Amino acid sequence: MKRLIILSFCFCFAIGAYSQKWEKVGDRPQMGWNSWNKFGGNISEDLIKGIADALVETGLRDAGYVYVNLDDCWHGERDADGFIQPDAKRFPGGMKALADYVHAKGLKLGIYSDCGTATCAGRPGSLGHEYQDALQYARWGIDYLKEDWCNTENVNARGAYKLMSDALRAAGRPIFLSMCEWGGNKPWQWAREIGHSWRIGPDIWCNFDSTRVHPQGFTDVGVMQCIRMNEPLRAFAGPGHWNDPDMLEVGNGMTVNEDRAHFAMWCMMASPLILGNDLRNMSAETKAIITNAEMIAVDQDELGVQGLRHTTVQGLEFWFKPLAGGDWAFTILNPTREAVSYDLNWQHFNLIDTEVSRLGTHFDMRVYKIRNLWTHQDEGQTLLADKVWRTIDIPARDVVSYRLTPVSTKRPTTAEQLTGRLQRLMKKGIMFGHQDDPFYGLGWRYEKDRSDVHDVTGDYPAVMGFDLGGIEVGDEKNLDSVPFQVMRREILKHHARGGVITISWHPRNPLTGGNAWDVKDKTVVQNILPGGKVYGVFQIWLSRVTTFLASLRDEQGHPIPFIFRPWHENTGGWFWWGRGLCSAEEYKALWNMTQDYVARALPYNILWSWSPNYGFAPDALETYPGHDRVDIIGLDAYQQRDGEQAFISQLKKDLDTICRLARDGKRMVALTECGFQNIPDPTWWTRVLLPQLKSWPLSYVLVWRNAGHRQYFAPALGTKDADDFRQMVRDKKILLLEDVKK
Ligand code: BMA
Repeated sequence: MKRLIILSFCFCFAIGAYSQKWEKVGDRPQMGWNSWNKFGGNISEDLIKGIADALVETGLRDAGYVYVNLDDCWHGERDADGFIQPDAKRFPGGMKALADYVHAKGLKLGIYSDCGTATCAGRPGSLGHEYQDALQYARWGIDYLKEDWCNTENVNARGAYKLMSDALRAAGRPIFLSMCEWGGNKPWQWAREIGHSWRIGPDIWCNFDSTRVHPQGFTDVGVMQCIRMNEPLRAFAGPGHWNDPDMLEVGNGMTVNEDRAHFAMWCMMASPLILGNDLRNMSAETKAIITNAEMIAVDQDELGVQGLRHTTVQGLEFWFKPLAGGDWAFTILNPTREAVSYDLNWQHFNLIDTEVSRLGTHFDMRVYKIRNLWTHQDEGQTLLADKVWRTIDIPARDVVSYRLTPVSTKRPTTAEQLTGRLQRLMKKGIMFGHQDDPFYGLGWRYEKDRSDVHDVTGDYPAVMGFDLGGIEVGDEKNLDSVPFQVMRREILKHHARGGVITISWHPRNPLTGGNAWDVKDKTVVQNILPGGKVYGVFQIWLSRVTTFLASLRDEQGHPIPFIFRPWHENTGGWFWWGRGLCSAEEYKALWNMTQDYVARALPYNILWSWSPNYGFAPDALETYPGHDRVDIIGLDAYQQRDGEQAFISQLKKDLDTICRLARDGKRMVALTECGFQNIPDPTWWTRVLLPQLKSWPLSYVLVWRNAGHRQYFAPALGTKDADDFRQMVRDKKILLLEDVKK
C-alpha cells in the first residue's frame, strides 16, 4: 500500500511537471526570420547559414531578430527507429551542426513540423511521433517549433497541440511552440496554456488588401485581411501567448508605403515579427523598415497588450496601443488608395481600454510628448484644448506612427473640480438627495422626467443615487429592476442638468451565488482576495463594474465626475463584507483592490465615499481605508419607528466621531443614506431631521428609494409628510437642484 502511494505520488508529480508548456519562453512576441514566404520549399544548409550571417551583418540580430526558422521541406525520412532525419542532400552537415553554427552567431534555430500524417508539402508529419520528434529537436539544439495543420483528418486540434506541447516539455529543452492551426478551431480560446503563439487565420501573401484563392480551394489573405481577423482577438493575447496574424512580407514586393504600414500594424498588434524576405539582398528602404528600433520597441513592449482600433474617420483607422510606464503608441493607418489630410484634435481620442489593460489616454487631463516613430523627430506636445493640433498627411496605404510619453501637468482633475464644487456648496447649505429618483415613485414607473421629489417641490433633488447591484454578473437590470441602459441615460441627464451623482453597489455573493445579504458563509472576502477561491471570478466582476463606470461620459466623451460608495455599511453584519464576516485588514484589502482596479481605468473623475452604518463600535474605525483613499466619509443612518430619541442621540455620537476623523484628514462628510421608512411622522422633516442637518458640516443627505407604498423614504404626491417636506426645502440651507446649478 505504501509503495503504491509513493508510486502514484511520483506519477502525479511527473504529470504535474510536464502538464504545462515551457514558461518564460515568448514573454515578448517572437522575432526572427522564416524561409517560407520567400523561398518556399527550396531551402538548404547554405541558405540558412547565409541568412544567419546576414542577420548578424545587417544588425537585425541586434535589433532583436534572433530566431532563424526552417519551414517545410527540410525533412528526409524517418530512420529505422522512427526518428526523423533531415534531407541529406540539402542539409549534408545535419541539424546539430546547423544549430551549432546558428548558436555560435548568437541566434536560435527553429524548425517546422505538422500535427498530421504529412506536412503541407508532403514530408513526414509528427502524428504518432510527437515524443520522438520533440526529443530529436531537443538533441539537435532546436529552439523553436512551428507546427502546421495539414493532413489532420480526424485529429483533435487541442489534443494534438497539447500532445506536442507536453512532448516538448518532456524533451527537456525550452522550445517556443508556434501553433499554425489557421484559426479554424479558435485556438485563442484554448491554447493559452499550450503554445506561445497561434495563427489566427490563413496564410498571408504578398499583397496589401486582397485575397487569393488557390485551385485546391484554400485562400491566402492580404495585410488588411490579417488585421481585420486579428482585431477582435486582442483580449486573448498577452505575454507568452500571442495572436499570430502570420509572418511578414516586408521586402517581398509590396510598395515601400505598404511595407511600412504592414510592419507598423504588426507592431501595433504585438504580433510576432518573423521576417520573410531575403536578408542577404535587400533594399535600403526594406532594411530601414525592419530595423526601426522605435517601432520594434512598440511591438516588444513589456506590457504585452495588443493594440486597438479606436475609430475610423475619413477612411483612416486610428490605432492605439498602451505601453509600459504610461506611454501610448498611436498609429494612423490609411488603407485607402488616396492620400488623406487629417486635422488632428487630441480630444477626439479620449479612450479607456476597458477590455484589456484598463489604461486610458486621458488627453483631457494629461499632456504627452509626441515622438514620430518613422521620422524619429520630436513633434511637440499634445493639447489639452479642444482644437486642432496640426494637419497630418497620410499617404495612400501608409501609416503615421507616434509614441506618446506623458509629461506632468497641474490641471485640476474632474474629481478635484467636483470636490471644489462640493466644498463651495457646503458653505451654502446641505444638498438633498434621493436614490433611484428618476425611475419610479409612488404609483408610477418610468415616466419621462418624473420624480416624486419634483412632484412635491417643483424641483429635482440636487443629488441622485444609483445602484450597480447585478452589473457584476452581467445582468441587464439592477437588483431593483432598473435597466442599466436607462440608468446610464439618467445619470448623464442629471449630470447635464447640473446635479451630483452618487453610485453604490450591492453586489451578489461571489462565493455562494446569493445576494449581498447572504452572510451564511463567513469566508467570502477572504476568498475574493488574491489567492482566494473566487479571486478570478471577482476580477471579472470588477471589470464589468469598471466598464459600466467608464461608459459614463458626457457628449464630448469626457468621463463625468461622480461619487462612488462601494462596500458600504460594513460596520453592520448584514452584507457579506460586514462586521464579523471579515477582519479589518481583509476589508481594507477589499477596498484597496476595488479602488486600484477601478482607478486604473478612471483615475481622474471619481470621489470615493466610505460609509459605515451608524451605531458602529469604536473599533469599527479600524476598517477606515485612510485619508489618501477616501474623499467623503459618509454615515448611513435610518430612524426606526418610535426611535426618535435613539436616532438623534446615535446620530450625534457617530457624526461627532466621523466629523472629527474628517476634519483631521480634511475630508468631507455626508449622510450617504438616511430616512425614516414611509415617514409615519408628518413633521419629521422639519422637526427631527432639519435641526440635525443644520448641526453638522454636511455636504449632502440622501434618502433611499421610493420602492412603493410599502417602502419609501421621500415624499410623493399625497403623502402626509409632503407639506412638511416642502417647508424643509424652503429653508435656505437645504439645497435642491436649482440651488446648486452652476
Ligand atoms: C435596500 C432595499 C432593497 C433594495 C436595496 C438596494 O435598502 O431598498 O429593496 O434592493 O436597498 O437598493
